[in-house]
Amino acid sequence: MNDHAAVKAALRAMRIETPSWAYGNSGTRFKVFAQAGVPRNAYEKVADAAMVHRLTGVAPSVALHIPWDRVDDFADLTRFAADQGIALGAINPNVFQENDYKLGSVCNPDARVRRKAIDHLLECVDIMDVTGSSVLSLWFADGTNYAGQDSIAVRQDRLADALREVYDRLGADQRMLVEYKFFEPHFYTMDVPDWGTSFAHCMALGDKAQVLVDTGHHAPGTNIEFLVTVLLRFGKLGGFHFNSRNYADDDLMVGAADPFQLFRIAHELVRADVIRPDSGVEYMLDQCHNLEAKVPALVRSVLNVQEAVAKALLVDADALATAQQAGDVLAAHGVLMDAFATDVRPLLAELREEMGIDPDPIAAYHASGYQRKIESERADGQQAGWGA
Ligand code: LRH
Ligand code: MN
Ligand code: MN
Repeated sequence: MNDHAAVKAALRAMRIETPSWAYGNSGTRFKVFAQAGVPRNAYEKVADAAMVHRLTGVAPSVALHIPWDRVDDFADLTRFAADQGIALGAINPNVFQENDYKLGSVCNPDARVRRKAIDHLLECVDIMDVTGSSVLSLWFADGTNYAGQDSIAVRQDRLADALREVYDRLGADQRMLVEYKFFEPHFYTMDVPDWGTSFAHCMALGDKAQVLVDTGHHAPGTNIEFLVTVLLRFGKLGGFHFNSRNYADDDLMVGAADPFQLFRIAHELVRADVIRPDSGVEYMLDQCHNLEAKVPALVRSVLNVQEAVAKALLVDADALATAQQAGDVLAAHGVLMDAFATDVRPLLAELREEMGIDPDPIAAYHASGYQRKIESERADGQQAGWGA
């Protein structure tokens, strides 16, 4: 797409969801460095997410993690979000942080624990009914550490049964996205280790079950744009948790470790025309800002996604198709590299001016006084929920 107006229109329409937990304190298993001004409750996380939206214009929803973001009245939180100019997005159940879940949640050998986990998932669908969220975002920490510890096959049966029960509870406009992760917290098997396992369960369930690709959840060297393309082909790409990794599930800012990989993924998304907000592919961030300030880090992350997508939108599709058809390897590769090498920052600055927002959202944040305000108003901010 070389028409700059069309590129800008696509970028203007794109939606990127930020995660509530990225606004809270986080760290590693060694230390959580608490930051001044971090939110003390779900309302303050929503307020920070609204600030990211005001600065970027393309982040109009925030994902919640339950029970980290449990409130007495979700209708009230929904209204509060709307007043702030954003919506509540994906609901992420948490079936990994209680002692009962030591041997797993929905795959646990103990039927009582499986029931408890499924009841929590169902409760999260009840919450979706109130918040108007359309996405239930499932990630299971289930797995085993030693060969023979539990039956791999029986655990798959338990997983299928649990997913089916929750799937059947979904409303007409609700979907479940099934996230996978190749290791951690378990080191021998994970019950949903890869996109193939997630894909197989989602295929068996039906149209309302799709795969969630967390970019940090793959073995080194995995070709993520390839699996994204295959999932798209079957209508099973439900969305992303964007972040960066160098080593494991690092949860660094998206586009920081490997901007070229992000561009390659974006190229497949543009090719499949799923950047549109009604495409059914959800663009969500899943990150932890351990060292850097949270709000500007989330702004930076949104900009990184926009830059990758802008470059992908600039790929000369006709020239690419011609070179591919001619078998001209170097020319085809060159078309992609030309787009990747383009400095899209002026185009994005222009777009922001057209949208009536500051062309430099990070500078605008620093000039806004918001950081000073939250630091003076909020004492003893909340930890994101894990990492103590
Ligand atoms: C697991 C994960 C999953 C959780 C989030 C906090 O590593 O990516 O999405 O919900 O982190
Ligand atoms: Mn994730
Ligand atoms: Mn993760």
